[in-house]
Amino acid sequence: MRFSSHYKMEGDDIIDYVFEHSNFFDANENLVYEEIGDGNINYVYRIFEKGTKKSLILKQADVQTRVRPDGYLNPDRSAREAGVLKLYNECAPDFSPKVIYADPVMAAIIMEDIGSYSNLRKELMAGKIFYGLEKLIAGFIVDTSLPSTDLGLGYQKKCQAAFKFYNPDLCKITQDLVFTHPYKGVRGRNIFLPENADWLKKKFYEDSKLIAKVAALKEKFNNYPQGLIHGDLHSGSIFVKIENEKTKIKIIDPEFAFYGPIAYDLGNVLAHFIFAEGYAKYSFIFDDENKKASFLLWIENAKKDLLKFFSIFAKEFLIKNIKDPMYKNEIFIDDYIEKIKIDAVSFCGTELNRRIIGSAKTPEITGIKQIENRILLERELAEAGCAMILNPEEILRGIKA
Ligand code: SR1
Ligand code: MG
Repeated sequence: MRFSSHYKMEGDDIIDYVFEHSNFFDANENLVYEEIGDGNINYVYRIFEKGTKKSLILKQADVQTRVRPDGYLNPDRSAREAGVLKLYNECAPDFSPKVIYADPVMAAIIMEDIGSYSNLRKELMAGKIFYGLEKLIAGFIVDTSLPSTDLGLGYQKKCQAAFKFYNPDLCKITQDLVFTHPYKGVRGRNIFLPENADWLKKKFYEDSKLIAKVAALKEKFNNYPQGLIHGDLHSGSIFVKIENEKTKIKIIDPEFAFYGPIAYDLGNVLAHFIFAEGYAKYSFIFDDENKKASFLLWIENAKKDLLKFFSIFAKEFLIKNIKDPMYKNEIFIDDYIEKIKIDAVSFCGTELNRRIIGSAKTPEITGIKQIENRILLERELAEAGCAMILNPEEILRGIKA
């Protein structure tokens, strides 16, 4: 029977599958699809009705990654992603696309189209300002991660959830691309701007203190099931729009989600704010200097306020929801939040570094056309990334000031 065992859908399969598994369209004759995904891992299609433009999204996981077929990757990641999205639909319904149908056999998810929102990375690279963005993201992280911790859920239920969201294949990708390849150059995967190659190799491959710190972060990423995290919360996983003068966001693509350190998500967001800042400084996107100054001022404040709002919302959540009498202690709560922020600075450093030297780049760096500017930006970000890893407490004090 059609769609009863997994294969990668193509052409009419995509239309027929969505038509048959949703009660959304009246007939499939007028349906068309386009591939809209530009992610590295899965296939994402928009299926829409000619004329009315009514639309849904289909996301399918294949047995390999989309960008680099490189060994088997279990398509069961789709069921896990659907589970995470459903949780988001409960904990943060306005912040996530609604899941309409999830199919573990075809490794497919049919979901609401968030087509009125735009990719945050592209918007930031166009120099657009979104007041309140960092507050919404901090709220999303608190609302989706803290309820899943020991403190929010209790230890036994947390263990069951951590088991359900165990995600070894995709965590292995992060272990390699974020925590190993940039410092060890193994498998020849790193990609350098030739003008920076020697400088970066010296900086990343030859500093044993730096490598020791990254090793500790890798160990923490692997062995600290603190709460359910998104696992790949860069600005391409965040969609944004302004409605009635208010910023609204949707978070997508939690295929890397697992039980890990909450600081990893917070640090990733911070890093991608820094990439947006770097691109604004070193590209020529602004037609006037005032607009550039406004953008840079806004993003500078957004970096600080991301951490500030995280603290405020986390404390509110924990004071209200902790039941365990040992955890119900304000000194402990403040310390728990502070540790997340310190680690967020460190993970921000590993994210900055890996996008400079590693194989998965970011367009805020590769999109800088003036080579002298790209040389400078890469070096500036690498200096910042390494300082964050080596001295996160000191950098955090600077961010707060
Ligand atoms: C092969 S996957 C490369 C990167 O894309 C994803 O979005 C993650 O950031 C991963 O590290
Ligand atoms: Mg993704």
